[in-house]
Amino acid sequence: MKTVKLSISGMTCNHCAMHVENALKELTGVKSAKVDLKGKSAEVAYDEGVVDTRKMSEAVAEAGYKAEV
Ligand SMILES: [Cu+2]
Repeated sequence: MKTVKLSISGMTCNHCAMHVENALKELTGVKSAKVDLKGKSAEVAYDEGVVDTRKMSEAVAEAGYKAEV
């Protein structure tokens, strides 16, 4: 299990934060995701053998936001 902190841009309200959080949680291999709206970041615990940060960025992009490691 690994943990990564992603920088998220494009979030303006709690609804956005939930969007991002759900997009991350829906990924196979992601154990938990916690979005910090004010800090513009997300802390993700994941199984590195199943999912990687590139997939996380794609999922966040699909939800309409931008994630960077
Ligand atoms: Cu919003």
